[in-house]
Formats: sequence, C-alpha cells, structure tokens
Amino acid sequence: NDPLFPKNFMWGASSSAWQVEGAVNEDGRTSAIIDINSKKKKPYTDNSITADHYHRYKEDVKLMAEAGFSSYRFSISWPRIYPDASGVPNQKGIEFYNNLINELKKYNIEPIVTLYHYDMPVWVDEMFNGWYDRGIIEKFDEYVRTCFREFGDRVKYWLSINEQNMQICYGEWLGVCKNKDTWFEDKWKVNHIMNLCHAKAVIACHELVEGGKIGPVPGYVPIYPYSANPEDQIAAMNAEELTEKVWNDLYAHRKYNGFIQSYWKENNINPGIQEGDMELIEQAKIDFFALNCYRSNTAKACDINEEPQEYLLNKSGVKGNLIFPKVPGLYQLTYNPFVEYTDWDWEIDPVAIRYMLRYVWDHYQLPMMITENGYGAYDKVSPDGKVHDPERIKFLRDQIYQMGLAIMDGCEVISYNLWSFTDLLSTGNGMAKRYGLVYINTTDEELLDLKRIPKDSYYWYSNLIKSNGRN
Ligand code: BGP
Repeated sequence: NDPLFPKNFMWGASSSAWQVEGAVNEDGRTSAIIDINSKKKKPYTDNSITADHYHRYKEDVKLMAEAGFSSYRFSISWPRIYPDASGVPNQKGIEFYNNLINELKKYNIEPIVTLYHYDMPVWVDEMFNGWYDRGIIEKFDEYVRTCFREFGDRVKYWLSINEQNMQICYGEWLGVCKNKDTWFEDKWKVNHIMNLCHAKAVIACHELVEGGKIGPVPGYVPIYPYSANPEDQIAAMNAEELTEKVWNDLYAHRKYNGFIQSYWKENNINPGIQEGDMELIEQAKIDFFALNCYRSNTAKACDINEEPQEYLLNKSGVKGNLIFPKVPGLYQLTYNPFVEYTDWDWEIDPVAIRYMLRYVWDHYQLPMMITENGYGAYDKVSPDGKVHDPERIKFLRDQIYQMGLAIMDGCEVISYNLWSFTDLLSTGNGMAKRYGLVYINTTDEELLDLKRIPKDSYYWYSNLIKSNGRN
C-alpha cells in the first residue's frame, strides 16, 4: 500500500535567486560574489540570464498552479534589496518580490522564503571580507529585518541560511573561504559569525512577523558505516559530526556540542566566541528544520598516519571522477557498493531521505520540511518535441515513497519541495546538469528562446499531487 500523507501536506518545488532569476543588472541590483564566480563558466550559463525567471515569473507561477502546487520555495537576492552600503533599500527590488509573492498567493501557493542562498552582495564581501568580519552581522540583520517588514504580512515560512554546513565544509568551492592556508581554523570563526547571523534572523522573524515561523536549511547527507567493523561505525559518527551534527545541534539546542568543543581543544582552534554571543544564540529558538537531501555518503576508518585529502567533487559529469576526502584519525569517505550513482557520482539512495527524517525527528522533535531533493541529468528535447525523463520520475517516486514511510514511522513532515521547478543554473555545472520539472530551452553553448517545456516528470508530479502522494 502507498503511504498516506497528512491532509494539509504542502507539495511544491524549489529554486534560488541567483540560479533562476537572471536580470542581474536590472532595476538597481548590483553584483553578487556568485555572479563573478558563475561568469567563469561557459557563455550563457552565467547567471545574467539563466532561466530568466525575473521576467517570466508569471508564466512560471501559472505552470506551478496548473500542476496543483501548494508551496514554492525560493530565495530573496540580498543585492536586489540592498544594492549598496547606504542603508536605503531598493524599492524596485522589493517590488519584484512583492509581485512574485502576490502571484503565488493568487493561486494559493504558500511562499517558503530563503533569506540567504549564496548571493552575498559584492559591497558586503568587500566591506567584511565575506563572513570573516563580525561587522556583517549588523548588515545581515538590517537586510533580514527589511524582508520581514516588507513581506512578513504574506510570508509565514522563512529559512535563514542555505546549507551553512556545506558552505563551511566546501568553503573554497562555495566561495566562503578566502585563504586556503588558514581555513582549518578560520572556518570555525566564519561559522560562528554565520551562526550569529542565523540567530539574528530567527529573533527578528519572531519579533516582526506575526505567526511567522523560521528554520535553518542544512544540506543533509546521511552517513552510513562502510561495514560492520566497529571502527567504521565510529568513523561514520565522526563524519556525521563534522559535516552536519555540529550545525544541527547548534540550531536545535542552541549551544555547541561536546564533540566540537573537544575537537577545538585538541586542535588548538579558537572559534572566536565573544561575550554575549551564546546568550544571543540561546534566544534563537527555531520552529522547524528545512532539509535539503539528495544523497547519502559512506564512511570508513582512516588511519592517523594517512595523508589528508580534501573532497574533490566530480565536476566532469562522467562517472568515476570523484576524489573522496580523508581526515586522518577520524574518517574517510568511499563508494557504497549497494547504491547506484548519477553521472556526477551522487548516490541514488531513496532510503537516505527516510533515514534523515527519522534521525532529525529522533534527535530534535521539530517539524520538518523538505526544501531540496532531486535528480540532476543531461535532459534533451526529443524529436517529438517533448522531454522524456523516466530516470527523474523513478528517482522522485522512490524518494517520495520513502518520505511517506518516514511519516508512517511517526515523523512530522509538513511539506515537500523538490529541486527544481524549472531547469536552472547548477551550482557546479551550468545548464548541463538539469534538475527541473520544466525544461528551459537554452544550452551552455548557445542562448536559445528560453521556452518552457514541461517534462514528463511535470505531468507525473502533477498527478501525484492530485492524489496527495499516491502514485
Ligand atoms: C544544493 C544547493 C542548490 C543546488 C543543489 C544541486 O546544495 O542548495 O543551490 O545547486 O545543491 O547542486 P548542483 O547544482 O551542484 O548539482
């Protein structure tokens, strides 16, 4: 029997501003650091155009409504709201999000809004050396307060910082690390400043948004032990601590856990905690966990005498081009013989989502929503003019089924938002790696007409929504 989903369960999809909007120089928006990084890629896949959602949001929202969506998770672009250091918000930027939110509301689609998804304004980056200088806390607070004041009358669900854990773990790749040589220690200082920004957002949301709810968005990758060797079990626990549990414990329990405190001590790391910081964090009581989950990882023991190795993600899109990290004395990651892999070496593992929901529910007893989950592939338009994506349908069906089992296991899950609604710019792979339910007619090499073509998965998902999760 298919699992049953709660009556008011919200079904939708997800995006982020810099990956979908385009229009980077319009209506007063100034550059974000991610614009510069994405421009290093091939023509047209830089984010100045991408899916052109900024100009076509009405068409996109209509397609969501036709598929029966009850939620849409997107992010607000900081440099649209504050293009410079003047402290004066940009009315045109505010207007765009007002229009988008109103359009969603027209069709009874609940907006779920991320405050920060990698698009730090260049002026902020220059002023505070990214997240290194505590001065950013005040500016972030100013920005989120403006968002709550302007949109809080219609937006109930807010998300603070997208995948803070991933930004720290893959600091260089996601542009957070400014100096590789000192990152081993710096990352914890930067992370602490991000924690304070997260805390500010939580506090301000509760202060300014009537009935507002806010949560963090960890990128969650369950970690399995490679074997029944007890050392592999401990290695999996170590990996889980250093890639996610440290963050989730902080969000939910509002203090640094024992593992990280002794890790800092052993490694002589000063995380830069100042007087009053922990009191601020203590006040930041989250309402739910928003979880991004695509895959699982597998860990085994790593001898203390091994050479350290950093995680080199597969950017080639050809299987088998991944270099696993090694953290001597703690863990190393490895391939899992029990799962299949995508072309970018991401594990295809539907059980991961059930594991994650069970784990987070057991540890924190907070409601959860899925804010990202999806299948990146080389989609193509067939000669019949359609886009057939059976692998994506299979991936999503299996994931949703496992999410249903987690609900049957007792987990409280309120919404599922797959990544992504339309094709959009991949973080690491331009338009080559597509996730959308709706195809965008453009390629890495050539700017085409950007026509929206619903893929087979769009129609399949629409049917699934109509039957509230049965398929
Ligand atoms: C998540 C990010 C998204 C998105 C997704 C897919 O970690 O929050 O922004 O990009 O990963 O990743 P990629 O595009 O690299 O395949």
